[in-house]
Amino acid sequence: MLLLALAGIAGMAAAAAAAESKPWQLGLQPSATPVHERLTEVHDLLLVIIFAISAFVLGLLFYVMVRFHHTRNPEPSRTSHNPVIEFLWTVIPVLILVVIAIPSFKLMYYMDRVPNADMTIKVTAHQWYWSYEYPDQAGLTFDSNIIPDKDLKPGEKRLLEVDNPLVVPVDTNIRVLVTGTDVIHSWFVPSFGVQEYAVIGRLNESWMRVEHEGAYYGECNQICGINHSRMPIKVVAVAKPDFAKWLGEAKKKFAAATPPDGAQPDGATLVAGVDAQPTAEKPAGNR
Ligand SMILES: [Cu+2]
Repeated sequence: MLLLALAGIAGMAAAAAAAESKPWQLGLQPSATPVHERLTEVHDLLLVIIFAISAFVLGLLFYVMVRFHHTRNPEPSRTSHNPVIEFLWTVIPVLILVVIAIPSFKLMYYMDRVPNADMTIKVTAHQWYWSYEYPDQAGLTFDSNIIPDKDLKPGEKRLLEVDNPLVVPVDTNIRVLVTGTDVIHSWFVPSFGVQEYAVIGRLNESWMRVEHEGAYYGECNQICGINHSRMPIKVVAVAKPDFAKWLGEAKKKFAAATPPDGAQPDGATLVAGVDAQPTAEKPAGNR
């Protein structure tokens, strides 16, 4: 048990630069955003409360089994009311719920949206890939597809690596808008504490502020179809100057893919009822 705990701690230290789930992981992934730090605090508080309640009930059960065993207590009492204990078992659970509700409501409103966003990213879910748009950057848009197993380079993570990761600057309040084009997906990056449903015709909002440079991984966590497991999320957080440099390169690289009038390729998808994305750009087995 101690060994497992030590391995867990070592794993957390090693995962500082790249957050993804680990074999034999205990607990949550290391926090990459202030939202996830607070999530972890509430989770730890709940864990203590749950453990205390379970231990108390288990202790009571053992006490009753021993103390009121028929050999020790042959003549059962006929008590049917005890005002003191009835008052306690009503009020104490209410107090426990209040102790849980206050931090969880605070966290819920904190997670909901950021009042002063420095930039916006729009995430659009498709069967089975993500597209990312930077509306503040002349509508820079690109698709993010999984790298199939056969194309993985050594050290790359199976089912997590993508061709074009979402690149974001560190220490920036980023508003994340999430929508979808076909079925319901969910944009989930555990170490950010962000999990937002991608619903057709709706724009859901969340936010993130990545504190350290590194690669962060997530997955679609809404069962969305046959390739549900093949639409991973990779977010690369870089220093602000590096982000500006990347923006310049990305605008050139993805310029050809963006329609000149700024129209969404997805509009065509919906009208035609077929996928308008060029097939050649997709890795095999991704459709
Ligand atoms: Cu999905």
